[in-house]
Amino acid sequence: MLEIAVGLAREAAATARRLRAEAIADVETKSTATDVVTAADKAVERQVIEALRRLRPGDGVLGEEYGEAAGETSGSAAGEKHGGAAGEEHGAAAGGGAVRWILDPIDGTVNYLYGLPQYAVSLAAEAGGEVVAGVVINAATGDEWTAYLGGGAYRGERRLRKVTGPVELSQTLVGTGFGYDARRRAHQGRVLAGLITRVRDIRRFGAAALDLCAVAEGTLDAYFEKGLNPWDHAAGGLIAREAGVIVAGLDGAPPGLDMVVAAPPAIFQPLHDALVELDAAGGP
Ligand code: LIP
Repeated sequence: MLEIAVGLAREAAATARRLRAEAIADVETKSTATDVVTAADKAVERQVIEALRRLRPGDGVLGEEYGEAAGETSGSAAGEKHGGAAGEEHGAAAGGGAVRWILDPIDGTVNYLYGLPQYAVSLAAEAGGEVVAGVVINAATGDEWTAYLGGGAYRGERRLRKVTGPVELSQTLVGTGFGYDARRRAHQGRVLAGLITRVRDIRRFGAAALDLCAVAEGTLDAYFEKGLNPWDHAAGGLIAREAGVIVAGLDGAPPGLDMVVAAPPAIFQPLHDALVELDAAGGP
């Protein structure tokens, strides 16, 4: 699974780089006037979907721009080709459930638009409802993070050691982000005002997938954000977990739209409790 993901993500990153010059002239908006999508977001997503249709026609795909697409039903020629040993190697081995790919073609689209080198292709494979492989590639720099379930996390060829990080919240460098809706941003701003006096400092890099990889490698101590979709955190979340980071929601919830918090064990609970106290998962 990871091999397939890495191959497709590298091609996708190359396409995002190649298309940027013209793509930023072809921009539409989605949920709000600041929630932008470029022609490249769509082209990259179509490219990955078409490749997955060729390689794994039976698998489903959930992408940011085109949403959910189910796989071809079994019995189609391509599906059969992956039966027997090959199928085991590619599918059954990963827990035997149906496989779904979760794709953010360009995470950090506003950075892409402005030419800030902090945007990424994020691709994860989910089997039986569990993310089992993930890759995040910074399309501007080529930096690459990978993981598969139980296999550890890597930056390039370098295995990421289990992060420890600070033991005091006051010494913690925290990444976060804001939604595209002004009312939500107002709430997130209030949460930040309450948190900023309790941590070392805040960083807003603009791409959740890269923020999660930063926690995995220790260039951020922790990260949290409300309003993330599965494509923003599926691959980065696995990479962080495989590096020993706790990735969760609040009050025992899984990471999701209400909240994603990522922090090493020593700092997870103090950060979690501060976010609960500040109603970080609340608001619009
Ligand atoms: C972005 C996230 C980021 C968040 C932005 C946006 P997109 O995803 O990666 O963390 O703060 O509001 O949701 O829209 O660039 O794919």
